[in-house]
Amino acid sequence: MIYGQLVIGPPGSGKTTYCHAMSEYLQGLGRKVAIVNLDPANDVLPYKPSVDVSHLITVENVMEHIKLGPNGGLIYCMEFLEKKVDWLLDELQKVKDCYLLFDCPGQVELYTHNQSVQKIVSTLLKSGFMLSAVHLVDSHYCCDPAKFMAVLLTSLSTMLQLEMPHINVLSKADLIEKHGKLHFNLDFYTDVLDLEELVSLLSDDPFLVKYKKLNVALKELVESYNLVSFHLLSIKSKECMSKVLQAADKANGYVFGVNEENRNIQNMLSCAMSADFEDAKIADIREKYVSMDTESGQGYISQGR
Ligand SMILES: Nc1nc2c(ncn2[C@@H]2O[C@H](COP(=O)(O)OP(=O)(O)OP(=O)(O)O)[C@@H](O)[C@H]2O)c(=O)[nH]1
Ligand SMILES: [Mg+2]
Repeated sequence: MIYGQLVIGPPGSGKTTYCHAMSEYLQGLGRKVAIVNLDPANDVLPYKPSVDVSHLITVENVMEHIKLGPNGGLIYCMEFLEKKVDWLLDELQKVKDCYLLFDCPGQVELYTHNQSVQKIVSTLLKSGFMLSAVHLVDSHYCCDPAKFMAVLLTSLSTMLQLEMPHINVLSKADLIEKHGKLHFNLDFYTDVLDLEELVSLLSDDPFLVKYKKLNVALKELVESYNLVSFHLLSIKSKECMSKVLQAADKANGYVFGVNEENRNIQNMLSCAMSADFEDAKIADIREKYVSMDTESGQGYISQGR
């Protein structure tokens, strides 16, 4: 079995930084790890990839020779990689004894509309790769109710399209209040249990008030699937890195494997039962990076949802 994480998310959400930081974190734990660069637009990388799609194709070359723009060029590259997936499988043989981190491109349509990434993933899963998707989204979107609604919809459609074990992550949590105060407590954004108040906030916006019915329908759509929730991540926090790793290991099955020293019965049980208190998942970020009072004056106390 080859275990790993498919690191996806919109442009600039922190995928490359996460792959680098997570590989160092894993090496610190004694795990053998390799990074696979699947982004044909990545030219300067902070890490040394063990497998690199730019040896097969780059966006720059496609733009020059096929006269496509950057978005079209990237779609072309991923469709090309889909056709040449045997190249990828051969390359991955070189790192078959490692835990893999796939650094993916950021274009959102690759995960919500275009089928190439989904087909590549499906081939990897059928070939014995045990992968979880780690979907990063910039956490500052939490400050704007309309943007947070858009994040929920993108996360949901990505989960449905990729059809693989999936964890959603609000990245750069150390900057969560960079563009304004949060309207609700942190667990409102991480647990996504009741969006009624989000819809009320959207209706307060004079520009959005005419879309009230649409917003209610979107809220009901997200709630009816009951799939989306988030972990918080700042790469500066070891505690966050550990929580995200724990969730990804549980999703891809690594924690239930049998071969390695660090897979002991305690790890398995704590992961299987989510032994952490729910509140501990957000405590580090809340204490360090969120102001005492939310905009609605509800402060630290959970709203009892
Ligand atoms: N403060 C802070 N900055 C971060 C964190 N993670 C990433 N960044 C910054 O976010 C910016 C974008 O990060 P990248 O890793 O290049 O994002 P990406 O998703 O790979 O971007 P594309 O490949 O262009 O889609 C960089 O300036 C990073 O330093 C974090 O946890 N905290
Ligand atoms: Mg990147």
